[in-house]
Amino acid sequence: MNITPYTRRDHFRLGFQAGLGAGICATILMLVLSQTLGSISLAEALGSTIAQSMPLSLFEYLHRTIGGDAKHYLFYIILVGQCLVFALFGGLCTLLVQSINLPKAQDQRGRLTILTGLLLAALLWLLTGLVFLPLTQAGIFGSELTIGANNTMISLAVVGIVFGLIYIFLQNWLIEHEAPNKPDPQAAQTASRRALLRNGLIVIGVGVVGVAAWRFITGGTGSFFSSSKLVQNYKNKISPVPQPDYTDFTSVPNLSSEVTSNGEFYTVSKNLFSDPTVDGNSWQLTVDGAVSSPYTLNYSQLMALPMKQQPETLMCISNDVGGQYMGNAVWDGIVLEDLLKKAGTLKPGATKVVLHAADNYTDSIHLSKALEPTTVVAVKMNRKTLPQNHGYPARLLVPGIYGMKHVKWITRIEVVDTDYKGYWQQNGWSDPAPIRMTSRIDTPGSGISIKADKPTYVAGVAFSGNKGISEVDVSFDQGSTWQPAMLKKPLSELTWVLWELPWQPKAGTYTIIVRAIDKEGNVQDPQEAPPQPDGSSGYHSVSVTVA
Ligand SMILES: Nc1nc2c(c(=O)[nH]1)N[C@H]1C(S)=C(S)[C@@H](COP(=O)(O)O)O[C@H]1N2
Ligand SMILES: [Mo]
Repeated sequence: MNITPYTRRDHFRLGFQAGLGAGICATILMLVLSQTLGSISLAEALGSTIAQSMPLSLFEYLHRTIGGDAKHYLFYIILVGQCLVFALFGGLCTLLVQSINLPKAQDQRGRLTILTGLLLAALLWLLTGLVFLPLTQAGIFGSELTIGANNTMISLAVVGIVFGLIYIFLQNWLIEHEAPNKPDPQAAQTASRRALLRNGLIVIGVGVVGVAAWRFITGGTGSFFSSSKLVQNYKNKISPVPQPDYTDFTSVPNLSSEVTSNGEFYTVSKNLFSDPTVDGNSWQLTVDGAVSSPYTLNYSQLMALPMKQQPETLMCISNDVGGQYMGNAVWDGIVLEDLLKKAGTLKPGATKVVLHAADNYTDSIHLSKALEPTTVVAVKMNRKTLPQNHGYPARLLVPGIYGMKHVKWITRIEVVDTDYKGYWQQNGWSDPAPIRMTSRIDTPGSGISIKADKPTYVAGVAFSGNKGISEVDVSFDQGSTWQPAMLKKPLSELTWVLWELPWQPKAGTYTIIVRAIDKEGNVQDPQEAPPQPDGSSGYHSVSVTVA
């Protein structure tokens, strides 16, 4: 017999409510601790694993429908899930304690004791450390994470105890303040609540399917018709290779500035909520693996090494043609080959170099790529100390391949003799990841109206990774004819090229298309492809009305 007039369902509901309230507090505490002390955030660990193991087709779908915000939504969904898991444990705990009437777990009036809260906290702590974290590949109690097992054990314990105590407090408060068992009205209320929930889920389901179908239909046909003519007239290589003819370049409003300021530079990372804040004073960089004399440097030792300055444009592999995940900066850093040489001789079989980072991100590059003179460990961006969100204290620059391989917040450079696969590569993204040539129209913007017979410019940027740009062409007739644009002499072969074409249109509607040619004569690929898994291709176009 129960010692209170509550039914089993009431017990579960009470515990669930108390668990939910306590779970929300505990979740907020976990976020605050991870922000201030860099301790574990379970949502971050789980989200990172989900993003990594998501099928590329689903990734593509989310990218298309939701865009770059997808990772934030994922994070919030996981947070809600985390609160619900807390609530579930609260409900089960109350149910269990009341059903089997544990002696020290509750008092005469059915109020739970602190001991119960602490036991629940201990159970959650063990489940998280021994089951949940290993399942997210973070190791037992986060031993595989850079923050390590000790930090994880302590922060999880703090959050768990806070959860346990608030849960007890809320549960007892609810018992004192709520009249038990109001039979009929409440049953009716539960039933109508259930119906509401079911209808809500149906609406959401229909909505998702509708959006998916609509995207599929419009996305599919749109790209098919617009690219077919371009593909027909396409020559993949032009010889002789055009000679770039750099002209006096007018500054055109709305054209990207040649060097992107640090504040305007795009940022991308796998981290759902926050990027690591690395303390330069305690930071160390280790160079080890298949080398004869591994070593470790601190920040001032690294900064004392000879540096080179290198302008380079970065582009994310997730960038759509015409997209904004591209930026150009002047970097300072230490040539990676110099850092590797200091580690003595390479052991036979060494094939790749793995970069490990403070956010547990990793990626690898082939040894031949690692030894190129333009592969650099950067410490400055546009002559300022590398900003935190761009990888402070140090990040890799490896021109010619996508931003993904430009590992930020690096802590370890490891030479390996295996075909190591990095964070995104384990999920099917390109491993060599060479940049696919791209060009973008910055102005006029799509859908804009322009005054007829007034001189204006079509202008934008073109980028080929490390192959340089020899020509940029603009077409106003769906690719039947092309007019070469004027080019601004770029800062280096590793950066984008600014281009512009004077234009004085008559009234009408126009579709403007751009394509680029690199210094080997390769013509930009007109065949449309999404970013997954090798980077996007196709031509950027804008439609404008002239009146
Ligand atoms: N440690 C770490 N480095 C990382 C990432 C990351 O998630 N973690 N993201 C990569 C990706 S996908 C890109 S496009 C570039 C972006 O660099 P930026 O933010 O400086 O523009 O960083 C790369 N380096
Ligand atoms: Mo990226």
